[in-house]
Amino acid sequence: MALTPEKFLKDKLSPDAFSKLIQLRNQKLLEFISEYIKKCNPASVFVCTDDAEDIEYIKKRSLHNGEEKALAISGHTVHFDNYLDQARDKKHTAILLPAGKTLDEKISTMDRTSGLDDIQNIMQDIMTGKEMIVRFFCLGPNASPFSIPAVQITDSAYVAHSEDLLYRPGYREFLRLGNSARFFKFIHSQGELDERNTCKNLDQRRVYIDLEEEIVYSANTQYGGNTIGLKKLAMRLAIQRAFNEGWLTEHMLIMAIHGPGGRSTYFTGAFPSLCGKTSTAMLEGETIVGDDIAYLHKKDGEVRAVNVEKGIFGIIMGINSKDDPIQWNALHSPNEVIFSNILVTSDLNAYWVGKDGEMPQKGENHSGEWWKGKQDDSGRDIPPSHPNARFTISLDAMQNLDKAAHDPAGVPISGIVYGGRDADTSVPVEEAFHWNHGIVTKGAALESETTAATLGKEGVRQFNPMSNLDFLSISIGNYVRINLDFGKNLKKSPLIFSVNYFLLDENGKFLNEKNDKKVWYRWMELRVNGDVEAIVTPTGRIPRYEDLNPLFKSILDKDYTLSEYTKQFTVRIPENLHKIDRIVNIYKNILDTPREIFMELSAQKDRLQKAQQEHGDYITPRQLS
Ligand code: SPV
Ligand code: MN
Repeated sequence: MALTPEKFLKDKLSPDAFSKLIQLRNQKLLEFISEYIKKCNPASVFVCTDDAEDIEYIKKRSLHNGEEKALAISGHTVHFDNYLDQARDKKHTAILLPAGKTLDEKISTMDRTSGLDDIQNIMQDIMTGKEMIVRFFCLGPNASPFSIPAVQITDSAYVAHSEDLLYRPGYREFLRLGNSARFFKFIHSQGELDERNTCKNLDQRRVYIDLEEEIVYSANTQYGGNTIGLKKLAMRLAIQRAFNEGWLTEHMLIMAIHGPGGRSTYFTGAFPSLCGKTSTAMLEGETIVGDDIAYLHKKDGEVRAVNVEKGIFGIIMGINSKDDPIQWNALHSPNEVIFSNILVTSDLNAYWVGKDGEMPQKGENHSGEWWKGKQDDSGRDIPPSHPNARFTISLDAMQNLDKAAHDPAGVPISGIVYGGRDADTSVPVEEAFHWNHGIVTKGAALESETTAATLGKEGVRQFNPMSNLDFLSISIGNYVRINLDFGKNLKKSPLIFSVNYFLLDENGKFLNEKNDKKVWYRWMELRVNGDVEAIVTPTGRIPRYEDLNPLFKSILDKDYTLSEYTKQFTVRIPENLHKIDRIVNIYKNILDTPREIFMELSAQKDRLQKAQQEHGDYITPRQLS
């Protein structure tokens, strides 16, 4: 007769590890853990509680295993992923769907039975000779109605350590919830490692999301986006749960903008990777709640949001002392920081592309020993740090953490911002006319140009609704539908805005400086609070020059000229019409597109065409005011 999970675990685990698990009084949890101990067959199992000594053990293991190495500044470490394991592996990431169920072709899916067969084969004995780590976390603030408990099984101490910086502790949550905990499950193994401690079997790299059991499997990869289960992997599970329960899981930052008289106004913002999301969340003078993932609920007619995480896994490229003083300071102080895929110099300092100072001539990076001019097998220059090199840090170490960041009730949201990389179509900042107009024309119609840091050609526009396409586990149509419905029956609807930090002039030069975004957010804050008027254009409401000019002076000490304003805020009719055609064509091929999408886009097209007849292709704000 098969052993019960309790009996099996009692035989297999140390008395200490067994007692930590049994205290949680959760049968499903015991079943899950015992099943994967049997499958992965580790040499030992470490069960990590929220206690400091357990967490300390994880950090020491990571150094001991060589998954991280200590750097010169106290608390700083570096981790390298395989040269070919530097980003989310979209090709081998799939949502497992039961037979007969389909999602849009833009969402990567796979037949559930074959996916499970494949991953179960890969996971068989994958932890032989290794230590399995079992950790508990809480997605969202502790003891909050927003939050979801989660268990992570991994054989990577680096993953377990990263999660410690990024997520709130969950052992006590499980203890509190007992058998009623409806938890997400994550199982990860890095598989066999090479002499640099990076994954050997990349051909067996897999990330599979099983919506039915709320389990995510990840194997033969180390890159955080593929392995830190609670990040984008949990997001797929949470999108499904949110859909079933009537709330939203979004790829959004949360921050407070500090307006006149010391008031704090909270915004969320959705941006695709490498479009300035973290640097927005880190704007000097403002405070951060989160930089990547938000759960949004409606409560008493208000939208409230929590940061699912408590740390950042931020892109490090380009961080410099002038533009990013807050991150700069955090990355140069004795805090706990895990750098990944940066260059380590001989004096054990971290260097990355875009850092202040001279580029070193040599060091160690994701390609192994590195020197200036080094090329890879395909003859491409290897940069000192990978464009997707990252730093992992707890927000508690940041000077700009908002005081309500851990509030179990979340923060009230007054504005929602969508932004992408757009060279030629939308103005730097614009307010939508109303909720549906914003959800459709700013969120559901979001596009972003590819950059050198993503695979494939540069400058190609990619459709990315709400910047959440990569993480959808429900159809695009249903996802837009729940966003539209979320705006109903609100006492005070948040205003919806778009921003574009990447607008170019006719010579291909940026029309804005990196820090101009400080002004856009302060203007949005004034709009939300009803303090300034705006100019109505065919695509939304834009700022007046007389409101922006003093903001540029007071915030950036810059003389913002009428000519700069006019160039930046000219409505570009042909480009906007082309965009509508592209987006309509996409949604025509999506089965369950809500009618509102076509209605809003067609109304916007009419407005643009009318304005074109009256004023021509390029319309300055003055012509409209
Ligand atoms: C992103 O790429 O949007 C990230 C990093 O936030 S990852 O965890 O890889 O998704
Ligand atoms: Mn992200």
